[in-house]
Amino acid sequence: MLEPIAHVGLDPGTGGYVRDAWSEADMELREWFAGEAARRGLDLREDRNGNLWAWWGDPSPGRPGVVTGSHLDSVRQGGAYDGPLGVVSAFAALDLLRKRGVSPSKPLGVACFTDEEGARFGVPCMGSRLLTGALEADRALALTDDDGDTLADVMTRAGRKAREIGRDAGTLAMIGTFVELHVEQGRGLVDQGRPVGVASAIRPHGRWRFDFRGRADHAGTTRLADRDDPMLPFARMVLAARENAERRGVVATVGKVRVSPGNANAIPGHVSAWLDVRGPGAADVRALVADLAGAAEVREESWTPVVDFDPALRDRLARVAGGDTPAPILPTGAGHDAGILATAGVPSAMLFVRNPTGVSHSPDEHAEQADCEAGVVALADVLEALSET
Ligand code: HGY
Ligand code: MN
Ligand code: MN
Ligand code: MN
Repeated sequence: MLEPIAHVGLDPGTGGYVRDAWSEADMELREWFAGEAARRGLDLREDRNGNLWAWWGDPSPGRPGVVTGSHLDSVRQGGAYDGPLGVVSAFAALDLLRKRGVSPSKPLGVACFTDEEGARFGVPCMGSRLLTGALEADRALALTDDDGDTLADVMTRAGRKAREIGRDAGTLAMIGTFVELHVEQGRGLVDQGRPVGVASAIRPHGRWRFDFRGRADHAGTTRLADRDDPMLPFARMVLAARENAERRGVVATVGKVRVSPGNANAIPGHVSAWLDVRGPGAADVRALVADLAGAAEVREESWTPVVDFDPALRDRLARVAGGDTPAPILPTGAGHDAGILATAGVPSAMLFVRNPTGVSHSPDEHAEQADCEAGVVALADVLEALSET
């Protein structure tokens, strides 16, 4: 299903994808999206935050549409399916509806949200957070990537009017209902032996930046007693995060560390580390961060409260997507644009497609062709049902 874009941002050495927001790979994927929209005669729009919308029918605040989609950016060395499966399936579902001769009574839209992973600027779901006002424009514009480029620099270089980003009530009013199809990031559907599932909830999660400061000095001539080595409190934080996470029933991850200046023969002066914490309860997530905070300067980079998807919409999707027996309904520990929209009050839902490995944010992420096709049929059925009056 993903062949047309399988080469974009692919690291042939690892099979992983590097598709940072506003990178060359991202720009190529945006062109692909525009081509797919044009091939279908859909009305292509890019909103002020760089999110892409391809419309079948003309939405308006008085006649909002049913929108489906996801994102095309990836984590670094990510898998092929996280994001793209939702966008490719969205176009394929519209094709299937047309093949069925369906003429929807509501506009149908395909969406592609900008920078869902936050791999480059650190804040996940950037496009949907800006769209809904969950992220202030000024804060976003000042975010910097590892090269010190700000979002403003990068968007300007990409030919966008960076200063116009921000809450977009007009675009938001076009979305009557949003459905995101996504590869499952876990083994729930494998364990239940089903190809397609429906999301019940997104667990609360956040990202925090820890800065440990010490004193740079020579690796060979500085006595241990004289050292102020930021690596030590950093290492203690990682171990404490793991121990406290077990105790508090949450998951904690440090997947990104920046050691500066980064000499093998010098004690570092500064260690920055990003902590990702998620769990069933927001209080436990925040308590874990508090457990660790003493050791460093701590800054909250992003926070997503628990998202409980609308039960009526969720159950309707389970019936429609499940065929003879309702599709399984299951929570996820992964964040999604659907969660940001739901939090902003947009009726939203998610469909999951089975991932036989259960692995995600890694080249080992996978979905079988037959299950991807089952996902498209389920999505088409859902769109058809939701687009009836
Ligand atoms: O981080 C997440 O949970 C999502 O995949 N962006
Ligand atoms: Mn992801
Ligand atoms: Mn995703
Ligand atoms: Mn998502």
